[in-house]
Order: sequence, then structure tokens, then C-alpha cells
Amino acid sequence: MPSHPRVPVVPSNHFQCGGTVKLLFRSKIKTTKFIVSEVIMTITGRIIEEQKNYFIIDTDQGTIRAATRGLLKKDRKRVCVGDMVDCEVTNNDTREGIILKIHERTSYLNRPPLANLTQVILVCTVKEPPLDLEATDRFLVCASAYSLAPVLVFNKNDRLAPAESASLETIANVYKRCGYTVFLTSATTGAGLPELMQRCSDRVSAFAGLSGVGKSALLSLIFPDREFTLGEVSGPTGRGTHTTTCVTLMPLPKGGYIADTPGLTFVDLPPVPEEDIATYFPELEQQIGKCKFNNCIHENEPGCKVRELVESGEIAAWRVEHYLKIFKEMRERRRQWRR
Ligand SMILES: Nc1nc2c(ncn2[C@@H]2O[C@H](COP(=O)(O)OP(=O)(O)O)[C@@H](O)[C@H]2O)c(=O)[nH]1
Ligand SMILES: [Mg+2]
Ligand SMILES: [Zn+2]
Repeated sequence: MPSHPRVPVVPSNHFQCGGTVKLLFRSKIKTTKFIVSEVIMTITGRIIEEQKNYFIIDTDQGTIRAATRGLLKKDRKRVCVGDMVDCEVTNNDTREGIILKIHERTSYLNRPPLANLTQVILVCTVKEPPLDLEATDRFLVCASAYSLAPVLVFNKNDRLAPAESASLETIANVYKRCGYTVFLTSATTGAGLPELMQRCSDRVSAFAGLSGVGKSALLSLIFPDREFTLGEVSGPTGRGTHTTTCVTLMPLPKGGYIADTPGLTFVDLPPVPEEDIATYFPELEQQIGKCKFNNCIHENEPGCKVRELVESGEIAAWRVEHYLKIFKEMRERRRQWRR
């Protein structure tokens, strides 16, 4: 028997060392010799699916099925799809392991539970269903309030008459001037798809939008090997007939994931102080401090810089209208809490 710690021989079917794989050694002292009794391999990955007693973890060495018994009880309850975790691989043949640690999250949505989402993609159409700019602006405020980068996709562009295309162009330019990322796509012709896919790589994205705008059609182009039901009727509210309780993250070939959350609506704004609402409208945020009154809400106060820019056509009047509507709603909400 050697008198030194034995160097463990990692069987060839084990993970290769490197990348995010770490090897730890649990040694036991037996008389005067060290004998490596166990090799613990920890690997970092992202939870992409929740199953009955397991989570499916996507790692750069393939997927593993991991239980949460390595976690404290309070952490076991909160772990969810999207979380980055460290796992101990307990059986490399069956690709099983246990989760040891949850990494800190960058964002969290609770309905459906989803951690570390980086961007939300609002799919809309000019017609079928008709474009609702107020809902679009609410969505943008909502995404920013949750610290998620919003992306706007105007789909079904193959269906537009020249005049409709021109007015969409005007609207898209308003959003682009504000600094938003905008794509014009068609799931029928594939137009705009490469640009949208490029934007999704290395990010964790979720699609949102009304029923019928073409979310499933776009996803079926992005993931040709998966099945998506098109034209699914999803109830009078457009929120779907059944609530999605479990989310799955679909890995993209070039890195990144897209969540299959058909029910992500984002219509309920989180509580935000009304005076902060302007900071969620980039073109209004840029005017902070430029109005005559420093508490100007840009409604009809004298010396309002925002009104001046609306007059000169630099700021879209409808954006300011939507801002004011949300501002007043938030003010009302806050007054009600005070009662
Ligand atoms: N002409 C045209 N039809 C589309 C486009 N995208 C989706 N559709 C159709 O619109 C309907 C609703 O699409 P679907 O993907 O199910 O919408 P979802 O409810 O947002 O998932 C289906 O019949 C699709 O074939 C598009 O870009 N152009
Ligand atoms: Mg769908
Ligand atoms: Zn003002």
C-alpha cells in the first residue's frame, strides 16, 4: 500500500476535469495512511426543468437530474427553474446528483416562478390582434420595474399593406429613439428571425404577448425540433385556459435559453412611487430637471420641457399620455394604501 494519498483515477466515463467541474477529496485517516474514500465532483449548471422529485440541471457537460437534499430546508423551498446551482454528481452513469448550493439571483418572477430571467420579449402585431400601444408601454414599464430588459417584436409583417407598414415604421422609430430594442418579424417568411435569435443568444428570455400574435409560430422556427401548438385558443381573457405552473427553459444552440411561458402577461405593475414613473420612460427621464418646476408632472404646467418637445414632435404625445395614466394610477394606489 502506498504511504501517500492515493491519486484518484477518474474513470473515463466521468466528467472531464476543466470548465466548471471541480474535484474535491473527502479523505479518511486510517492508521497512518490516507485513503481517498470518495471523490466528490461538483458542477455548476442552470435548472431548466422541475420534475416530481428532481430538477433537471443543464451544465456544459450535459444534463443531470438532481435532488435538493443537499440544501437547507429554507433553500429547498425556494429553489426554482432558472436558478444557477452547484451540484454534487453522485452517479455519473445515471447522471444523478444533489444540489448543494443556489447562486444569488439577478431577478425573480413569482408567477410563474422563474429566476434569473434577463429579458422579456413582447410579441405584438399591427392587426390580428390589433396593436395596443398603451398595453405595450405598460409592459415596458413593468419589465424595467422588475429589472428585466424589454424587447419589442412586431410580428406578422407579411400581412401589412404599404400604408400599415409605414405607420408601423413610425411607431417602431419612436421606440428605437427611446433606446428600446425593436425587431420586425414574420413567422411566415422568416424575416427578422436571425436578428431576434442573435439577441436571444447567451440571455435568458421569455416571450410575452396576447394570444394569436405568433409566439408559438416564432418559437417553432427557433426550435425546429420541438412541438408548439399554433392557433391555440386560450380563453376569453387571453391569459390561457390553464395556468402554467411549471416553466421549462429551452436551451438555444448558441447558448442562452428561452422560457416556455405562454402565460406571461405582465399587465399588473408592481408598486412604484408615482414620481419614479417618468424614470421608466427613457425620453422623459432625459428631461428630468429641465422643466420650470422641479415637481412638474408634465401635464399642463407652465415652462414644461416635455410639453415643448411634444409640440416640436421630438417626443410622441401618446407616450406622455400613457405615462400620465400610469402616474395617476400609482398616485391613486398610494393614496389608498395610506387610508
Ligand atoms: N401571416 C402570418 N401569420 C402568422 C404569423 N405568425 C403567426 N401566424 C399565425 O397566427 C396564428 C396564431 O399564431 P400562434 O403562434 O399560435 O400565436 P400565439 O398565441 O402567440 O402562440 C396561427 O394561425 C399562425 O399560423 C406571421 O408572421 N404571419
Ligand atoms: Mg401559443
Ligand atoms: Zn414638465
